[in-house]
Amino acid sequence: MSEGLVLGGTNNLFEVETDEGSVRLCAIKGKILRDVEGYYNPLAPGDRVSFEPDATDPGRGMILSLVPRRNHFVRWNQKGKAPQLLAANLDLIAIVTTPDEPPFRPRFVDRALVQADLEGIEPLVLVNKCDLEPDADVLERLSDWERIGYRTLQVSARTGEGMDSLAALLEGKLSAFVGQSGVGKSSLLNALDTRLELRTAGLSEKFGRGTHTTTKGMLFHLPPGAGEKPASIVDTPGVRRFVLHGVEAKDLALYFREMEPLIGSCSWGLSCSHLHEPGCKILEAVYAGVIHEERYESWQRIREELETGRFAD
Ligand SMILES: Nc1nc2c(ncn2[C@@H]2O[C@H](COP(=O)(O)OP(=O)(O)O)[C@@H](O)[C@H]2O)c(=O)[nH]1
Ligand SMILES: [Mg+2]
Ligand SMILES: [Zn+2]
Repeated sequence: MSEGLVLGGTNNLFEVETDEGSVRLCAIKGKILRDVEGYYNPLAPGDRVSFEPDATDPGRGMILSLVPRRNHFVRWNQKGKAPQLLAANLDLIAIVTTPDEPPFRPRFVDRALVQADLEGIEPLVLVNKCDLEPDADVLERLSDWERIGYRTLQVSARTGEGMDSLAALLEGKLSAFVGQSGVGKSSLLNALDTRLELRTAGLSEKFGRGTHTTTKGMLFHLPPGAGEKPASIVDTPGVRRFVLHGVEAKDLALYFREMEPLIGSCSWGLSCSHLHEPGCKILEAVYAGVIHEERYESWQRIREELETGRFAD
């Protein structure tokens, strides 16, 4: 029996990297992965598993069990009506967004920030396509995220701007890129490692393969630069909408970093809904500009979604 790292896979067939660096295609043996029941997918890139190498085929094996996860990054899959694992055992989640093409979606970022904090994984707001020149609204939201304690970085996979800083942030870590399709996740990976040659939307259009691209997550190891430690990155499938999993409406403010310290100090104490009560410290902070109005709106929208189970956008 050996231990290995899940790089990717679908339909119960997973690519498992052995500690010697070879890759085996492995099916899950029996119903051994009981602790992952109820999920849309049993394993995700970044998972460690124990497996039995096939005695005759060096390219095959059987997954026997899952090594307990340090953390996992999930989103609610509406179609499958189950939580979907995007990646496991992460050090960093890069939430990829753009100033334009597709349009800036701060609410997507706010949702993913909550999910990252829920799992205790360090998030990074990564703005790609900064060659498209972020306008004042985008810059204002970026500086607000910085102010309340989230790290942000502007890069361009196209021009290379900021890519050295990104490489430095990723060094020695297992990270995941999450974001809507088209924000440039695959392009960023290609820019970080020119040998990858991942398919990007532009390329697939050129070859007439339709507009889309990454449908399943995959873990890549990037080569170390001079004297650097290697970085590993999970390219996750593009998600149109990020629906939270694992938090209740009443607890949501705990995961808005600028709201959390105020919880309990409202006149109505912990029973305050922060929606209309007099003496609500959160509402006072919104009026005083200490909580950005758009962050408060995000909180209200997400809270309502969690309460009603309806996810309009
Ligand atoms: N202007 C600009 N376009 C980019 C940049 N990075 C990626 N793109 C384009 O954005 C489109 C989507 O990129 P892709 O990597 O497939 O996005 P993904 O769906 O997130 O993997 C492609 O046409 C890329 O050429 C960038 O930094 N600047
Ligand atoms: Mg892609
Ligand atoms: Zn309140």
